Amino acid sequence: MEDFLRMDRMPHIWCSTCGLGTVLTAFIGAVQESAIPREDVVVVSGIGCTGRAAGYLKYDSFHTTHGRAIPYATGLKVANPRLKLCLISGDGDLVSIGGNHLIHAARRNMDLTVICVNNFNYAMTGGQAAPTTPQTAQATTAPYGAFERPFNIPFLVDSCGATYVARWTALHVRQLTVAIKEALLHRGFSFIEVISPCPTVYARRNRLGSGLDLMKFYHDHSITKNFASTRECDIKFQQDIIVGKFVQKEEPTYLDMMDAQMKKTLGAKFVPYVGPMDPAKDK
Ligand SMILES: Cc1ncc(C[n+]2csc(CCOP(=O)(O)OP(=O)(O)O)c2C)c(N)n1
Ligand code: SF4
Repeated sequence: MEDFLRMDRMPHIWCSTCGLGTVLTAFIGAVQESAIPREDVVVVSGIGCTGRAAGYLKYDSFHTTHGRAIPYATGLKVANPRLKLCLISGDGDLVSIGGNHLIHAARRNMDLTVICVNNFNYAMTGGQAAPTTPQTAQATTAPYGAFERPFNIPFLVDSCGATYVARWTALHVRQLTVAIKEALLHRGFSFIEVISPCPTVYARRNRLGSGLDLMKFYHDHSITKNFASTRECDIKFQQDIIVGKFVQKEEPTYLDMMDAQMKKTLGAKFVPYVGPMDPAKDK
């Protein structure tokens, strides 16, 4: 594990029993299992507690500005299609300030793997309500309970065109590792939501107990339903959570569509891009 972490950055800032360590472990395991060469892997994060992930991983990695992980990664991908772009970022970062980039990357079937760590709040800045905060849960900006309808993120990205969509919790380490591996090997926009304990700001304010209590809750209240309709995957405060692989389909990626259109317009003059990890095209 130490080979894949920047040990000079330790100790990390994450709280004890935060789910982020588990996500990082699953990510490293999945990259190794995928056999994607290390030099082809790039990790991009936005900001927040989750945003620190990029800085702790010993891959080519970028800690970008709030909400801009997706456009940054898109730029890298278009500039060098061989790269496997992996994003590890918070729900606030990806779905709130970065929401517009998220929906367009899904619409374009941009070849990115996005791991959205959902802890139901803006943790790093002190526990403000996020677009994922369940109704009635408390947050520093919702002391009487959140009342806005939260995003069902798998449904959001699915309806925009994402071609791989899964949700697991930080308790489902094996399933999460398999999902990340599948997502890394998937051509197109792959998205995994990880429901992750934030004992320090979210659980404490909502009197949900320790990090261990949250993991027990996930154990008792996760319902695995592969290929469930994402429309049915809303999350309600302290109720059952539907997890599983919801979407997996083949569609032309952004670069495939660009290649096809350019070839049609420019004919023999056009030199197509080479897709990543695609031996047929790599020759
Ligand atoms: C443009 C801008 N606005 C606000 C902030 C302050 N800020 C830092 S982290 C953060 C929230 C991050 O929340 P989330 O993405 O859910 O990550 P978490 O900390 O929960 O892992 C905010 C709003 C900022 N850095 N930049
Ligand atoms: S504040 Fe919450 S999300 Fe941030 S490191 Fe601590 S437990 Fe994790």
